[in-house]
Amino acid sequence: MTRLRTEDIRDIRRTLRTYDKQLLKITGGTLQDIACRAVGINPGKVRPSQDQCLVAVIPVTWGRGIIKGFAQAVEGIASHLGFPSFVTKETDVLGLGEAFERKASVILLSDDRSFLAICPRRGRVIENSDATGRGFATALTMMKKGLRGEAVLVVGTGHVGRSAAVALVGMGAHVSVYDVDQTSSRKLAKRIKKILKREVTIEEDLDDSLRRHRIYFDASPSPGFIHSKHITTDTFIAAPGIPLGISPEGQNKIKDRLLHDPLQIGVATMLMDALYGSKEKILP
Ligand code: 2YH
Repeated sequence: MTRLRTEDIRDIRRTLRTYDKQLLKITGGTLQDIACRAVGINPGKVRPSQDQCLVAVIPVTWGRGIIKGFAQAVEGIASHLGFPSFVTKETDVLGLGEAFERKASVILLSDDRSFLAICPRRGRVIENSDATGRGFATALTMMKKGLRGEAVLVVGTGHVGRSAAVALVGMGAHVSVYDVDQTSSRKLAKRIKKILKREVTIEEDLDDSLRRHRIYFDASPSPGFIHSKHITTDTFIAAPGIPLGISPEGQNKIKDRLLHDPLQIGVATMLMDALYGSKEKILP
């Protein structure tokens, strides 16, 4: 999992309303709509400000320490969705005590390995990479107005890519996967075959597979591998990966057919899943 930097998240709070308008324009749904759909709930049934769901975000100093603005950006997303929320004054274990004392319904906290949303009352623990894969796959299908029968290339079979591949297969897409580590691609294809009884194609040549596809899911930590030559007027890209895998010329060309953010869709999906979701995880 890539560690975010302050510059990746600095503008999140300030730009959430604009980002939400942009999402509505390109997907037909708001951040809340995307997150609700990703976890299989009706957005009309969710009233964050009235549901008494208090959200606590705990800064964690363990490992490489606090990322300035991270907890505040996460809290900003919760608050934008309408949840009453706060960042604990204390960090780590004392922060956890503070969150419980203030009767938080859901607690978000991240160290260098994991980023979790925990809802003790419902016994739900939602992992950020898993939610990010599902959230972006949902936004992609909304942007493309359905993915049934469409060929989708997933680049990167880490946690986000695996979660996205499972979600995309569930949406009826023909999924191909590419990863520098082919063992990881093979393992994923085997799991999907076993659990969902669906075939996933394993790609061995990245450039060739990019040329043959029009819909990409970039779940790779590599920068700029999608070039201008890979992008046509019917290319659609979901890219939760940080840094963005599209070259600057490619970014100019893709325009409004790109979904990319460092935290917003993932955090919104985590919150909705922790508080209202009920589906079991398919992949570990
Ligand atoms: O950077 C991360 C995760 N990799 C985020 C994943 C988002 N897709 N975690 C930040 C660690 C934050 C730090 N411990 C703090 O400020 O609490």
